[in-house]
Amino acid sequence: MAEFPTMPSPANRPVWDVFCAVVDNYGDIGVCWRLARQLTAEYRIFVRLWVDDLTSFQPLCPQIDPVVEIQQVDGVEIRRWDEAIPEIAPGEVVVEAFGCRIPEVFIAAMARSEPGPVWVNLEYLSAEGWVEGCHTLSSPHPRLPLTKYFFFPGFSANTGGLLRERELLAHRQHFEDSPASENKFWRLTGHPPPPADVLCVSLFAYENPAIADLLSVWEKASSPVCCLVPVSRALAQVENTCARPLKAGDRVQRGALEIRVLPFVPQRDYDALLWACDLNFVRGEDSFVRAQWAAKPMVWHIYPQREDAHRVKLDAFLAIYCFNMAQAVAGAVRHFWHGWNTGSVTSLQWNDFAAHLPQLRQHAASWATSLAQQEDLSSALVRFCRSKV
Ligand code: TRH
Repeated sequence: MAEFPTMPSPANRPVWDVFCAVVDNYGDIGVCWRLARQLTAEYRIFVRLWVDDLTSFQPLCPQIDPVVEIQQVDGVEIRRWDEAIPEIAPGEVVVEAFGCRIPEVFIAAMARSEPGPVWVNLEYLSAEGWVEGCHTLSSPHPRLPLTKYFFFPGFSANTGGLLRERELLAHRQHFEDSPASENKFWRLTGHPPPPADVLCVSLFAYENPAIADLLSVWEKASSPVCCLVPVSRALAQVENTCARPLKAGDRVQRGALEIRVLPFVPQRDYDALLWACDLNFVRGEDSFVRAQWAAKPMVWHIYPQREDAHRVKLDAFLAIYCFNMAQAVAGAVRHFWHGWNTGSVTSLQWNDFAAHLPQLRQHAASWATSLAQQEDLSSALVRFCRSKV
């Protein structure tokens, strides 16, 4: 094992190690970075965030220098997780995000430490019923005196909850009440605020043939649509529709549709994009959760899995999200979301969905309020780990 210098951890602060392997996209590091910042800011925990791909991390946090082995941003110690990791005493909690495999040498050090750390595997988010039964289950290590606990985010009191910073809803309220905050956000995007009578939409998705369908429907719509597309995987399909390359700052008018290309904003500013829009297309896990806290109508492009496993997960969420909606509204949501996730949407599906936006706006607000009654994930995780020390 290589020897690296260790930054001093302030005295009297619990140390946690959070391991994050970037599979693809931004979701794994997006969740870990958010968790690490919240544990630091709200619980004064000294977090060492081990990341195997700092280059993918950089768009979310531009202060990151991908070649630096140890650096601090927002009070979090970020460590480049290389093959050989330094000899270091494990923290009192070790979080293995999304089943990433912690190095064997580190596990051996965990087994040697006295008392042993609380070892938690933070799982992916799902609204499926089995999650409640698996949340906090334990699994003893086959050889070493260590136990790993499975911690599941979720939408009910019997799960680990969702990431939600203490001041998040107050910040959203402030943004909504303050034209100055909104103007500041638009300056950051490089675009002026769209006129008030325009339907403003953010579009964050995986590659999806339905993007072309929707842009063409919006182009011919009877009322104007402003579509904000961050530089990301979906942009190639927007470029195809526009038949030209696009970059941040570009604007294209096509009939009733104005397309605006946004830079990929740092994670800290992503909420403001969701708050500024009337409708948000989101994907994966973290943007999906943030869209719910934004309390605006949304459309979820779920992370596609082999053998369509994601379809079950999509329907499990739709079942709880649409539970107390009027039948016609629920039908419009289900049809549109299914179309979006199977790669084709029609003008009929869009018109039906758009006709229910006022009800969906109300629903999104009450959905966010009721979710906020639940303990947030960081608090639940801290409480759980303290109970195991
Ligand atoms: O990038 P994703 O597709 O991540 C996915 C999912 O997490 C999926 O469950 C996982 O299995 C897979 O990765 C490996 O979508 P997600 O989860 O929404 O993460 C995107 C992050 O990017 C989120 O933290 C919001 C952030 N973001 C910005 O910071 N700035 C931006 O401009 C945009 C558009 C997003």
